[in-house]
Amino acid sequence: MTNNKYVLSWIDEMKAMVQPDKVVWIDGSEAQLDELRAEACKTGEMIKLNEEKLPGCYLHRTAVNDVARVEDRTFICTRKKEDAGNINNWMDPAECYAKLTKLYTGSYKGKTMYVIPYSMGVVGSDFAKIGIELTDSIYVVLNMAIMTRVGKNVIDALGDKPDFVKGLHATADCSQENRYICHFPEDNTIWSVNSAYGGNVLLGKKCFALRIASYLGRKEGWMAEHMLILGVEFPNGDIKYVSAAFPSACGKTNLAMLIPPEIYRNKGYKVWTVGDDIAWIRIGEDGRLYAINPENGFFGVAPGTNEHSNPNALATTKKDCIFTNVGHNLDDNTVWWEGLDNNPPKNAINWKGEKWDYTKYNKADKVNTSCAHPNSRFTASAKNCPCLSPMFNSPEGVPVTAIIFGGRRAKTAPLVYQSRDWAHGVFVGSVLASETTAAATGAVGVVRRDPMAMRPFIGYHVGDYFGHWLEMGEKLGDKAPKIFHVNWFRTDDEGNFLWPGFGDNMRVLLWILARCEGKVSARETEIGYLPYVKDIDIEGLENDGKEFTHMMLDELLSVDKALWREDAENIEGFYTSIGERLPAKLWEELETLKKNLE
Ligand code: GTP
Ligand code: SPV
Ligand code: MN
Repeated sequence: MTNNKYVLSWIDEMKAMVQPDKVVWIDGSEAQLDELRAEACKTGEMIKLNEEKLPGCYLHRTAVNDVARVEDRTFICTRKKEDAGNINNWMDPAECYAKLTKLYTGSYKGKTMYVIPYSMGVVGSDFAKIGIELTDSIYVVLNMAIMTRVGKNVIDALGDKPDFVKGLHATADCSQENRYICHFPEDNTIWSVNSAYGGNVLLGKKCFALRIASYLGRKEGWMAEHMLILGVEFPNGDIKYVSAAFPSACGKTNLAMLIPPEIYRNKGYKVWTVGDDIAWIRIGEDGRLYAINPENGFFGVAPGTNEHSNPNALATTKKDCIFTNVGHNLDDNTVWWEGLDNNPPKNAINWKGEKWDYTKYNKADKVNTSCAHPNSRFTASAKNCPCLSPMFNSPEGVPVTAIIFGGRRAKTAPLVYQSRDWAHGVFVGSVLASETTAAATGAVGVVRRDPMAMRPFIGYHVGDYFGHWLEMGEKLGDKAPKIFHVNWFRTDDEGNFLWPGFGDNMRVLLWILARCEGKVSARETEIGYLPYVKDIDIEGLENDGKEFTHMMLDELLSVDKALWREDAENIEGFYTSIGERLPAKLWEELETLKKNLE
């Protein structure tokens, strides 16, 4: 498919190590993908679902010990340890290559090596970047073919240049002890071994489009962020774009595909999805910030997705979709997950591949009693999304009016607040905190600092990353977007959510955009600008079937100084751990916060 000597010699080298029986180049044709689907069904790797109800859809189950990203086995391998920073695991590149070479050697014996040329971003556009992933898994090929732009035209766009990210994936024996997701930003290389799940193996996604790309972005003056991108269309036809960073499983896909409440729809408001997970952002010719979504599909959380919470996501999964680790309803050969409807199947196989007994479901032990794994996912093509933005394929991307950070905080963080200026906004993002979720292995529900929702994804030193954010703000000057913080997840003492969320988050988005246009005033508090209660529209709003009152809103917009003082102390510890590469400006911001809280 190519004469590119850099590509060919790298593939030869990898072949010699992993020793496949044969090599197949993925050309992007439907005919070839169809053959692979058929083969995967023959071997049991995938199950073909009901063609009437879910045309072109398949179910796949991963190994029971391989259901999420593995942060403790993810490494940034820079020559100097200090360049990886304190929140990344680090390994010396030479040592890592040697260690993984042992695991890779002969691991493709009896198997096929699939060569997947893919583009992150519109093929051939100025802002797109190319990767080649080698894999032994048809599941990976089929997912990559949905999540990225794959095929011969990508290789043609590369021509004879050496500018591609070299990704090697081997399922090997999928052993947990020898699972490694390693990044060599200085070599444009990713090595992943002993996993076959999502973010560990779809190398275009977190490995390339965030870890490697964030490193490239700093060198080249742009940013790769864990952000959704959406457009809010106003009744007069104007569209304003916002990007929002929330940690994994904290609401990006849901916000990106939001359907406004009826009162807004009737007035002519609409939300358009540009992206649901990753944004590549740079300064455009007019000096404003522009964002593209480098992906071509959605790898979304299945549980909780339903006709009310996210009808657009549900519609997107209705054809040509791959479901991973959801339940299998044997009665009609369809899929089911917790929160799809109130009608759990009586005759079903759970995510582990065992007969499922719906009467045994126990909220306190979801992993073992639910039909679908809490981190089960759908892989769906962007083009099937009913609210996909007409700007989705725009090579220049969309101008960003507001940047939003958000986390899962039961207490402390109010529903929404605005930073005083860019540097304060960078501070707010840098100290983002959120409860951990099932998207990564480890304990769920533990609050940790997750700077810019990028804690697991920054490909270099976090202190330098904050410095890069500050520098981007200096370049943008008065054209910088305004920066906000939201929290949809405040709870009462019984753990019930105080804010209805989902479509009603539109009410907060409208306040944010009104602030950007200077159309609404705000009250200055210790932590930034908060809305006046009257300025968030709660007309027709209910929470859990009960009327939502101004008093409830007042509570959600309150700042508990004692809790914030505790938080400031925790921030001090976090900042101290980062060391001397933490920009002085952020220490000043922390001092200001502490003074305000006195
Ligand atoms: P990744 O794909 O892991 O990066 O996740 P994500 O940030 O796209 O999260 P997603 O939108 O899939 O939401 C994850 C979980 O949060 C789902 O269980 C949702 O039901 C829940 N969720 C999303 N938005 C809201 C909200 O506004 N309020 C509440 N209470 N839950 C929400
Ligand atoms: C996330 O965990 O943030 C995801 C899923 O979007 S994965 O692709 O597994 O990283
Ligand atoms: Mn994500």
